[in-house]
Amino acid sequence: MTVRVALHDGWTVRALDGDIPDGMVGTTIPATVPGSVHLDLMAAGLIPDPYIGENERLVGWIGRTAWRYETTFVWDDPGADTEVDLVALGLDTVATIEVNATELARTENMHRSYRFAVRDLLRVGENTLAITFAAALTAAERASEALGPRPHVNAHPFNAIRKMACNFGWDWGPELVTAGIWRSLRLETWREARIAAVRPLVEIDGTTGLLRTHVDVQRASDRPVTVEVEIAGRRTSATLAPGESSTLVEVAIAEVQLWWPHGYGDQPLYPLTVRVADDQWAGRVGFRNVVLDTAADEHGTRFALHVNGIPVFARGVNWIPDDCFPTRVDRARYAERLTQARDANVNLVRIWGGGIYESDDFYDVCDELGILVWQDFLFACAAYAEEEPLRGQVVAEAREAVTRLSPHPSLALWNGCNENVWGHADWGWQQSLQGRTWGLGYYTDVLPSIVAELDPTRPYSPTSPNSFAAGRHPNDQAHGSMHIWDVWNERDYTAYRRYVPRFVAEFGFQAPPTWATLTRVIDESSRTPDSPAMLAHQKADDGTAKLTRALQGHLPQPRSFDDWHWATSLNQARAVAYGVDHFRSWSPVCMGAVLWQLNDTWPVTSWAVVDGDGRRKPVWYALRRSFADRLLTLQPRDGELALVAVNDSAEPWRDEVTVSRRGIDGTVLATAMARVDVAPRATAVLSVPSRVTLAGDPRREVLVADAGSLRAWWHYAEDVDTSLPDPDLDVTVEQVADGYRLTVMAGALVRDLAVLADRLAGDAVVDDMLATLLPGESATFTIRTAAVLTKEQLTDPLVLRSANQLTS
Ligand code: BMA
Repeated sequence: MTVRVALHDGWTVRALDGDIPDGMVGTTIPATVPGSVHLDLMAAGLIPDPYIGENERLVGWIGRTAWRYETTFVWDDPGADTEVDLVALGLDTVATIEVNATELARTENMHRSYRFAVRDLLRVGENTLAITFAAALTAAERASEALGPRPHVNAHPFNAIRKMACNFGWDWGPELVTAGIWRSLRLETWREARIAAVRPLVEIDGTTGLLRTHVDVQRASDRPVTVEVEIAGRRTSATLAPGESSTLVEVAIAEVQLWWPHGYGDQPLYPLTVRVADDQWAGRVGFRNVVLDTAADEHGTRFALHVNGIPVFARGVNWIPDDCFPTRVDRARYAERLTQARDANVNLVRIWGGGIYESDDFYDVCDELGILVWQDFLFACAAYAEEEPLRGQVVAEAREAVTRLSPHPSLALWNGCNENVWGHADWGWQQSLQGRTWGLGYYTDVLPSIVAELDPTRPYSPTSPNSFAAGRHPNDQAHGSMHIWDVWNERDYTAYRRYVPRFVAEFGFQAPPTWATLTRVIDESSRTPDSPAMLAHQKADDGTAKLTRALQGHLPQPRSFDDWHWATSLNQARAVAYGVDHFRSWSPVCMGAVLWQLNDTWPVTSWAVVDGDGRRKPVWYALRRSFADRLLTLQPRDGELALVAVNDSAEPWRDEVTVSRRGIDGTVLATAMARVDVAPRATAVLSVPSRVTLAGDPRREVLVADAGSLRAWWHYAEDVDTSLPDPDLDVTVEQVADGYRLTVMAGALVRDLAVLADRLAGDAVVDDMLATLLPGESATFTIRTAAVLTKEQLTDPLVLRSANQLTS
């Protein structure tokens, strides 16, 4: 039997040398494995929580300090015919491993695992194990000097070391340079043979699923070895002759059930077991086929994922690590976050290259939820040396990641890097590089060769954005994928309409975290937009000024911090809806809108739709509506207003639609009727007569299109240019099983009505938000909370919010 024994107990950690504060010298504390030195220091009460207030700057010394982890374990020799390996699934990062005071190995890559034969170093009875981590920030600087400095965003040369890049600080992330044994560590004892790698690759042939399971075996003897693969109640085997270390076992499954992204079909998963000697590997596979269509067409160059032959419009979000300390992210947290994505009608998550290859739990949950995964290789916003020792590390980690993730049907695309080809073209790198390598060989040669060799069933794209032709600007909207960042950095969100991209892989707009999250980390005296504590939680270049500027032309400048918080949150929601509605209205010319970003690593003002404490910001509700299967939207087309019906569902959409121009008092001024008749996965553009669309008094009129339960609005004037009426709300509050139900009737036009229940109770979650109502219409909000709340609290003007409050 292969026996795996975790070595997670009895660890201590201490600072060895570096910039250590006085009280810390010589202090040894208990260490959690898997874990991180920051978490151990917090648990020991030696550092404050760096997520609170300005504490981040108090712990900067940790990245400039070397850390020594030590433990002991008892070992019994199970017999001289056994092999004994020390297996480290994740060491962060520059580590020296000693067993019984003898150096075993040095490692320098957080993104891969390591395995060492240790039998010769072990003794029966007690053994010592020590892992010393060099100061990572100092190590990165030294590596950068040794490789030759290369351009990168942000303060530190994260590009010289194979460690989670955003650890060194990002435009949404604190600088918390971690160290520690961040994934499982164990002793493995085996005889004769063990499974070294399993790559189950699927193909579909008509109604038959072909499973080709590639198995690599490590052998300790020449005795023939049988490799057995079991799926769907069938066992198939192959025998390895002496000297052979890999084989391929093929199984065909007739009438196979296909795996689909949600909204397209089910997610059947087939348990798969591989047995070699007395070792066993267990996983699940799903049968589906994925293709990336990058053919030229009359608009330029496509970028469209096809699953089982069906083009899928990517309703996507970008994913960053869910915590600066990734060991805190367990399966339940992945499930919660990814369910929040799916509940917002997201069908694709892009794992961004400045983070990590997530644990198998992430991809398991995506397999189950039917969320496609676009996986970046871990290169972001920097030039990377292509020479040793970095090159060997890159190859090893990429081979391991492609192999480990190969079983997951959710994994749909490998992408070489984030923005590095764009950076080379536009960000002034060429001068500073002076001819040095910058990573292109990884993206165009090394990585695609690894994907082609180990997993040819997955499409590969070299970079994002990418225009698929040398000499063409990588961010050309007519070709391939693009990132839209002039909106937010320089331009108003209305500039989204300047673009008709083929696939937008990044675009986004900032807002603060929800009130409950913000007030957990920012004390009362610091609640102004530019207090030092608020600025410590705003990492974007000039972010606070951009947030304020973004209100211009839309909403009045806020009069209080509460209004600033609400106005900027609302503006984010409107900006994102504006962009998504526009991009989807251009489907199928545009085949994806991947919002920057789903989540946060900590509580911070950022582009996230779910904040650092896991609470959904108002933008989440806007995204859910804009990403719904069916979208009804009014859009400018050829100088007029048109009604666009996007039907991204499997059923035809047939409805009567009424378009009416109304006074803001509700009076109908002009009406037209039309029929919506849109095929499945299609978009229809309907013209609306100008007698209906042309407003007499833009400040006092709105255009409303109703089709069944869906409604599209067109506001001729921005709120800042009108005076929205006092909405004259009539509210009924009922107690329900686990909270309250508010029914709110509008006496006058009300825009973006919301119940900010988290202001009353941290656990409160409201089911809907941002309702715009005509006079006489009502909306219902259900709030789940364990707190006891009164009607007075629930109707407090800081809780029951609307845009009207900001303009009056
Ligand atoms: C893109 C991303 C990230 C960044 C984001 C917001 O460049 O790839 O690097 O956080 O924009 O600026």
